Amino acid sequence: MNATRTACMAAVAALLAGCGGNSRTLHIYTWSDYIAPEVVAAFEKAHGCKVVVDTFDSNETMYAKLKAGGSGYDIITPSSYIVSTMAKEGLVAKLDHSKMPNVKANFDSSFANQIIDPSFTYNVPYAVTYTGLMYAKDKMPKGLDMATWKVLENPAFRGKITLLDDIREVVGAGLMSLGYSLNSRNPAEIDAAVAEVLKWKRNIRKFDAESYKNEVPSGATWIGQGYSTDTTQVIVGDEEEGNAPRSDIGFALPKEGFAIAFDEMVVSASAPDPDLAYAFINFMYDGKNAKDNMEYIMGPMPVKPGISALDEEYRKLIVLPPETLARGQVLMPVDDAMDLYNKAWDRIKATK
Ligand code: N2P
Repeated sequence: MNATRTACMAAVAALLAGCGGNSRTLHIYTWSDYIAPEVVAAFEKAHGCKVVVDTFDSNETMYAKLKAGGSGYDIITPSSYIVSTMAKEGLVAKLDHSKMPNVKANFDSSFANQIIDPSFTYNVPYAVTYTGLMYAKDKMPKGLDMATWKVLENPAFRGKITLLDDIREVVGAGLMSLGYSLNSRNPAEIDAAVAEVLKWKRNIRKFDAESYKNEVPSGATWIGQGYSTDTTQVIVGDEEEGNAPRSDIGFALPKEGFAIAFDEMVVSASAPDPDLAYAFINFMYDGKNAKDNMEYIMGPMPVKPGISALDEEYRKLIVLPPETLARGQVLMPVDDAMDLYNKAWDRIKATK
């Protein structure tokens, strides 16, 4: 075979592997405001393909949709606690690490203690969020300590609080408020957590995992149980979107404990384009792409060259100091005890 012909065939092969033409599309199913549009655009450009991002607002919503057969997704980003359940049920594929060498090369092992499955059999850690309280500083009584779940029962906040519409986060906050483990499987502790959340309930305007991000800044509510990433995005603002920085918004991580949720990249067992999914995971583990993505989502990705490339100003906002991190608890699977959580949730929702 002559050299021109070999080069030509190599080009065709590269085109096929790298999604040439406009026919390939990567379907991502993830949380809202959890991936930088510029990084998505860079991936589309690098691979000559299209990316479609759909969002979910809780692991349970995502899981129910997949169980009902609604997929067509390539990449999904569940929190790590639910990955083993998804794997058991055949919803996610065993990963082929030879197709994403950046992962093992660039994983930052300082995150190892926040990771549930370091074998990365079904999952590659994407980013981590810390759950706390987003609040409007000027609405808070002077001197009130915000770093406690107990503020949620303060009668001054009647109708002014939202909690996440999320079983593990809400029952978990009740558990931690009482000094129990976020991952308790003890029925008596879970009952006590329900009673704790019901003490808060008269102050609760609604359970919603996304609206606090607009409602606390607009003044419609004053406190929202919320994610570190979304809250930091609001505090820092976004010039391109015309959102000014909001120094009047605070974020507190309760001293009794807060949830650390690692979200993972998994490849759907029915992924239409698994090779493109691998290319995407590999792309997100590139230092520059991870840095750009972190500076948008405002949460850490365990990608070492990305973390080291963060501007100092961003690093302070994104990477928690070890003494704060030490108060956090990693959301873990509770296996069969999930049934207790589902029942607890029904009671919380049904009680006026
Ligand atoms: C929502 C981010 C949610 C991440 N924007 C939950 N771990």
